[in-house]
Amino acid sequence: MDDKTKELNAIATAMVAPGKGILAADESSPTIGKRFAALGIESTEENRRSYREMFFSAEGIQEYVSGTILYDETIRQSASDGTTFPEYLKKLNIIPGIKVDTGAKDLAGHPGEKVTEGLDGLRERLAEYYELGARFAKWRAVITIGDGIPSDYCLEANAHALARYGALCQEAGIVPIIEPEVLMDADNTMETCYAVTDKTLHTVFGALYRAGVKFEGMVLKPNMVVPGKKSGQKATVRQVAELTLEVLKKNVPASVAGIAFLSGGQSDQEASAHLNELNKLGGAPWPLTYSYGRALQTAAMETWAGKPENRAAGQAAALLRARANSAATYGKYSEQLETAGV
Ligand code: 5MM
Repeated sequence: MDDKTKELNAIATAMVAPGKGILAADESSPTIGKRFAALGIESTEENRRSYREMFFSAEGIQEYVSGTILYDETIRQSASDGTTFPEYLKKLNIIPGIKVDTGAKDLAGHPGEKVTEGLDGLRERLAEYYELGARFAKWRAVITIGDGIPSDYCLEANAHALARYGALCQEAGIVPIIEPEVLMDADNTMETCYAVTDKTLHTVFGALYRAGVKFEGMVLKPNMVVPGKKSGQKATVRQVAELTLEVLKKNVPASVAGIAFLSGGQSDQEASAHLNELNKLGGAPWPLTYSYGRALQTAAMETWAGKPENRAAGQAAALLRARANSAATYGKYSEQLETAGV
């Protein structure tokens, strides 16, 4: 490894340190607006700021969270004591990260498929985010399963964008989280999810290799292999873990610094149980941890509900999920942890 790759590898290794995972708090304003609206919370800039502060200031959260993915608005905001959020997190030994894609847009000529945008001006944006304190970044590609899709073209377009993003991040001294998400919303079986995840990862790693992305200086954020939500198919925790590990072993070089899963719409408990089983299986050449958005935040957001008087209860809900998923990185999660006090 050259010196630059060693530096990237040190950050990436810290992101997937034992017992720790990544908090995906990078909802864009439209997405957090939707989440707030469902709970009757007004999506003002101050509400978004104080929600994030509630989460970041939960006492002891740094024992379970290695890094937090921020959104452009959040990286420029401050905690109540005036410390900017990146500084606030750094003091807690939590690495600040930043979402740099500008969203998944319709792929021209390919109905039902998306391509993620955000490459124009990315070199300059990364330089600014580095100055603001970001040491890792995230880019999410969205792959939809449906009638005749995903097309090869969609996979290639998204892999190409992920690879260009990854190379630009590493040039800037920022660790890229490479997130190719195969959605779990459709009526497909888990065998189809496996096949599409297989092809997606194969295409992505080919593009990363050709772009010269250093695997030691990146973190992969994949979906797990699960049945589509509308399929009616039931899978055991063991089946999900086995197929997920199998498809990763088939496609992900052992030199990748770590794997941090997305939750993708799984329930809080499913996301913890699946990660736990993956770690219990053993034999993975990479650390396996979490980079959950919904599966870490839903309970806390519901409990907080935009009311200052619910702050402590919201923090307790946040800590419960963080602690459960931390235990899952050791294969030590159990249902008792769901009811134990924090
Ligand atoms: C937190 O949500 C992230 C950003 O979403 P938008 O770009 O739609 O605003 C999202 O990329 C998230 O980081 C991943 O999907 C993982 O979150 P889940 O909820 O799947 O664990």
